[in-house]
Amino acid sequence: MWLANLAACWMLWGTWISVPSANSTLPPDLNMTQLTQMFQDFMVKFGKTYGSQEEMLYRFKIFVRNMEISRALQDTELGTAQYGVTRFSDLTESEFAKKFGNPVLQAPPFVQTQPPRSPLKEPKPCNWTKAGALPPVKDQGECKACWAFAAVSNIEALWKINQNIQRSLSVQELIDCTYPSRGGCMGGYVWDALLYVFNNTGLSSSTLYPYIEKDQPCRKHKGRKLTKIDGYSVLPRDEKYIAEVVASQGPVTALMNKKFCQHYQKGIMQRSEEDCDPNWLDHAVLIVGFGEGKSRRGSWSGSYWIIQNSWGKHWGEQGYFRLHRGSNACGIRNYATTAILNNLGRKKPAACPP
Ligand SMILES: *[C@@H]1O[C@H](CO)[C@@H](O)[C@H](O)[C@H]1NC(C)=O
Ligand SMILES: *[C@@H]1O[C@H](CO)[C@@H](O)[C@H](O)[C@H]1NC(C)=O
Ligand SMILES: *[C@@H]1O[C@H](CO)[C@@H](O)[C@H](O)[C@H]1NC(C)=O
Ligand SMILES: CC(=O)N[C@H]1CO[C@H](CO)[C@@H](O)[C@@H]1O
Repeated sequence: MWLANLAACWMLWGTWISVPSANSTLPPDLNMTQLTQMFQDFMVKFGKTYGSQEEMLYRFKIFVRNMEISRALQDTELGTAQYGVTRFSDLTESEFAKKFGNPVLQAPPFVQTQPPRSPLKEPKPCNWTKAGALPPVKDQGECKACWAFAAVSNIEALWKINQNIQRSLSVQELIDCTYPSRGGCMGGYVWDALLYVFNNTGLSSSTLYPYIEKDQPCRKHKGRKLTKIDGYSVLPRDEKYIAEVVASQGPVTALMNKKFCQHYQKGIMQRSEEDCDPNWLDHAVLIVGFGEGKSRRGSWSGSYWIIQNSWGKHWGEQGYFRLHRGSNACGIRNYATTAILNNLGRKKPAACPP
C-alpha cells in the first residue's frame, strides 16, 4: 500500500534523466512504473522492511539515486563490470562507508614474523575455488570485521591446501580478543589477527565460539586450539609476485578501496586511479585466484584477480568478485598479507586448478 505513494513522491522529487549505456544491465530508460517495480523486487529479494512510510520513501529516493550512480559508473567502467541493484542499493554512500568501512589505513604498525616465502611457480591461471579448498562465503553482517573474516578464511584455506584438513574457525574469537580494550566490530587489521593466532597457537572452532555479529568480552578456550600458524608476512607490492604466491601457496588477504563494491553486480571491475584511490584502503578481502579475461565482443582483454568477499552469497558473483590485475586497481597490491604454514612434509600440498 505504501508503494502506491512512491509515484506521488516521485512527482515532487524530480525527473529521471536517463543516460543510456550499451553495457548497462539497467534498461536505457526507466520510468516511474519500472523504478517502483525494481524497488519492490529489491525489497522482496533482500528481505527489506522499513519502519514507516517516510522511511520507505526516503529509501526509495536513495535507491533511485543509486541507479543513477550505477549508470554513471557503467559509462566510465574500463573493464567488464556491471553495476546496478545490489543488497546495498538503499544506502547512501556515507551510510555504506559507515556500516562496512574498515578504518582507513594510515601508517601500518605491523612487524611481520617472517619474510615472505618465495614463490615456487610461474603464474598460470589459478582458481582455488575449483580445488574445493575454500571455506564457504561468509557474511559479516553489521559488524566491521572484514579483517577477521579475511584472516580466518586465509588460515582455513592454507590448512586445507597443505594438510587437507577442513576447519571452520572462530571469527568471533578474533573480534573479541585481538583488540580486547575496544572490540573488533569497529574494524581492525589482518596482521593483528594473524599475530594473535600466532601468539596463541591457534583459534577455537566456530562451533565452540560462534559468530554473534557484535563485540563481547574475550573468552579463550584453553586446550581447544585448532590450526596454529607459523607466522605471517606482508608481500612485496608486485602483482606478479602476489599471483605466484597465490598459485604456489594458497589464497592471500589484501586491502582495497571498496567504494564501487556498493553497486557491483558482476564482471571484471577496472577503475581509473583517480576514481578509486589506491591509498584509501578501507576493506579487507581474500584473493583466491587469477585469470585472463576477454569481453564477448572482444573489445576488452586483460588479467584479473578472483576475490572472495565477506558480504554473503547474494552479493557480486555468488559472494566473489573480479578486479583488474596489473594496475593496482583500488590499491589491491599494497598490503597483500598471508599466514605462513610450514608444510610438515607428511602431505603433498594441493595444486591450484587453472
Ligand atoms: C514504462 O515503461 C514500460 C516499459 O518500457 C512501459 O510498458 C510502460 O507503459 C511505461 N509506463 C509509463 C507510465 O510510461
Ligand atoms: C572459479 O571456480 C568456481 C568453481 O568451479 C567457478 O564457479 C567460478 O566461476 C570460477 N571463477 C572464475 C573466474 O573462473
Ligand atoms: C603477540 O606477542 C607479541 C610479543 O610477545 C606482543 O608484542 C603482541 O602484542 C602480541 N599480540 C597479540 C595480538 O596477541
Ligand atoms: C566491455 C564491453 O562489452 N564494452 C562494450 C560497451 O558498449 C560499447 C558500445 O556498444 C561497445 O563498443 C563495447 O565493446
